[in-house]
Amino acid sequence: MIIDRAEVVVTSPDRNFVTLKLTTDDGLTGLGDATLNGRELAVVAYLKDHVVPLLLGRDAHRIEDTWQFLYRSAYWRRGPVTMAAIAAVDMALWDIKGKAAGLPVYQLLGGASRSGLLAYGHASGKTTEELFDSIRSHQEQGYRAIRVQTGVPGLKSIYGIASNATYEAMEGVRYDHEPAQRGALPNEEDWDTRSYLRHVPTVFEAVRNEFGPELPLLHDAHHRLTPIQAAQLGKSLEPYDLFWLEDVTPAENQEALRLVRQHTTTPLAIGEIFNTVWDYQQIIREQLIDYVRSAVTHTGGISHLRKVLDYAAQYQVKSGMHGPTDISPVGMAAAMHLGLSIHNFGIQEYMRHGAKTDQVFQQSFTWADGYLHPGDRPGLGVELDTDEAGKYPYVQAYLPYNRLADGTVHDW
Ligand code: EZ4
Ligand code: CO
Repeated sequence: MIIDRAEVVVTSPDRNFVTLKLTTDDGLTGLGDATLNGRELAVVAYLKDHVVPLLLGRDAHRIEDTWQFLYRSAYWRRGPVTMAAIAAVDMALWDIKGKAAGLPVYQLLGGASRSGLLAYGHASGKTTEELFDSIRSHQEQGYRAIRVQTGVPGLKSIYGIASNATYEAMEGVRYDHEPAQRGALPNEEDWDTRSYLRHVPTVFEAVRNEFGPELPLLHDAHHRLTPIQAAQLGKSLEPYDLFWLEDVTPAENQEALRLVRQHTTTPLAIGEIFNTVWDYQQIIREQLIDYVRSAVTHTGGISHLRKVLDYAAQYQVKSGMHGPTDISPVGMAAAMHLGLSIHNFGIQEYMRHGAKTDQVFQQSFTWADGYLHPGDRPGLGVELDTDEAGKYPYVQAYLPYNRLADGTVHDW
């Protein structure tokens, strides 16, 4: 089982996706997701120029050895571009191994630890009324856990608010928030931490009054707060019993979470922009977080994220894998196989992809009663329709950025 072809496919059905496709000499194919939102072409170049030539002729069965070879032989370790490229190779090799064995990948990882994966969706609205409609629409789609984001009085545009409230309203086009905007330059958004801190608890109070105490609710602060502001937010949200509060601080500084943790019992989730176990070392060991937010796509693939989650398990920290629309169906499938197999699964983020994306990527996963399952096709269970993919060339798109009222650039 020798790798004899490696192609990098860029397609933009509803948004940009980068996919690595490996083919072995006995004709098996494997797919890996290498999509890095807003910086897609850097990973394309990394793969095409520096990884593909190293893969040809290698034994496709040697997943761990290939991972270690790519990680250590580069000398320049870690970082989102490197780790997304390695992740794509890792996923594609697990896909191939599953097909060779005639088993879905979760079976190779130890088998199912549960019957399905509890998933949460993204409800949002500029106003409370719009937000309630969006929550109801998610409940009708089966969601049993819901992330809540709203507009803040005085701010024009803010992270997490979908421009169109329901899937049906857009006739199958993505209804959720997709932050990357097509265009030559990033959009500028505005931010005011004091308004936000005042407003968010009132929103959760209204949501609890309307929807009751049972519904698991989540919220994403998207890296915008200082430790003491984050502590204040966590405390003020305690009465509303959040499932988690996400990315309260820009956590490159892992120590920041000590202060947050000392002040609030609101569960904390972090790590969608982390790449390796080293980014989590201190916050897991000191039990400063409750959920690991990494995506398989951005954290070195199934092999590496499993190591992160096995480490997390020693400290009762659970998975909460990243699953926005910028994780391709291949990356989502990898997350589902990993999540089904580990013991310390927490919850899976799940936003529906658009209809065009679902045509480009033929998928085997199921979604029923609020639970995902990767399906039982051998491998990851996703196939790429290259003719469909070819219809949608890459389109430049950037994530937005933030400025404060006085013009200072702020964390987005
Ligand atoms: O902003 O994936 O929890 N989810 C998120 C996402 C991120 C995007 C960035 O590409 O924070 O919406
Ligand atoms: Co997030």
